[in-house]
Amino acid sequence: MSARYALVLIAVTAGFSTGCGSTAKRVDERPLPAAQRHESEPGTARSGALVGRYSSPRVTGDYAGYPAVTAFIDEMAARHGFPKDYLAGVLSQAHRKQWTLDYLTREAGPTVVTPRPGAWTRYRSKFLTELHINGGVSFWQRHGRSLQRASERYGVPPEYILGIIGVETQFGRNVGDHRVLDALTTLAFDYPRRAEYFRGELEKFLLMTRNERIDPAKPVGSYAGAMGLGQFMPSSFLSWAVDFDGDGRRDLWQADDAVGSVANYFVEHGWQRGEPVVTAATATNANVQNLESGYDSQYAAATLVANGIRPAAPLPDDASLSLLRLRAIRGDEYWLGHKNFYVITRYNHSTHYAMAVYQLAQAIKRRYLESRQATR
Ligand SMILES: [Ca+2]
Repeated sequence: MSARYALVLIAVTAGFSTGCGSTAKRVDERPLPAAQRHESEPGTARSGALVGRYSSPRVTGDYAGYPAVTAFIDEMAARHGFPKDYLAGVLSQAHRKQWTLDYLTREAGPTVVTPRPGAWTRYRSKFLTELHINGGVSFWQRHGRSLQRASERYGVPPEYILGIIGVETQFGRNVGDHRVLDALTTLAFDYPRRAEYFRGELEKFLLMTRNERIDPAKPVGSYAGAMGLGQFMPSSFLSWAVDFDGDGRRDLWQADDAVGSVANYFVEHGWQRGEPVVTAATATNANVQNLESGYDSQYAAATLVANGIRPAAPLPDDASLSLLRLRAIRGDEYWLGHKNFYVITRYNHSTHYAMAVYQLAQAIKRRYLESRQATR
């Protein structure tokens, strides 16, 4: 999730450089990154694995005197068996990120429902760059073995895993430099409109650090707490991250684990092995403009054809498709989204996001195959 919630949040900011990836959305639209969407059961904790010499009878620092922080500590102790003095020590390290609160306040506002002409062209240009494409080819060359293994195990072709990691963090260049502890504590206790969500993420972050034996003051990520190459929020980590290199730890900052985790995320959200993502289309009459569009629209292929859509490839009449209308500089583009396109939007609920992932994937694959031919 371009860091999305972190990045997620964001879309507006295509120029935002903290590692949030994808984002094309405003914070309040909230498609969070991969991370977020599912409230999952907290992971099982290993007791006795707390890292860091944190201990305090009460919270000091920026979060001293917050009744909600005290309540959070009590709940974490009761639900998960954390020592209260450990949590008080950890949260005494947390800094309130005023920059984040100011940023979210500025970004909050009416949601733009209809993209302006050219909106897709502008969005696309942020991700279909030489840096992204060449970065993907290089990543494929360096990590081809794990990409191949993930593709075989999960049925997700390498290029789509690369599309996500490219859009989210440009293959690790933009994983974010905000301490996750600061980010999540700030949003959990100083951002009332999403407090419940972020308290849940802070809970899961602390479970993650205990499970994986990480010092909770160390990880950095997006300003919203999305972590690693694929910008997983802590809840996504607990539900879908996998140890893909077999070293006994799930490490979102490590390439092999990130590759396996993105593929696992897709397959757990319904990815269909061997099936297409989108089919190009053209509009043959003006009525098409009246059809509802977007990744969550749903039509039978025959209905679209009857209304003036011409697919670039034959489709079964009963195929279930979304109609995607992209506002390009030179006019509207039409595409038909298959189930796998919808699955990509489970990473970030945005048509633009998923199409950028798709097109970046295709561009990387093309150049990767060319590079292999050139070396033969
Ligand atoms: Ca691992």
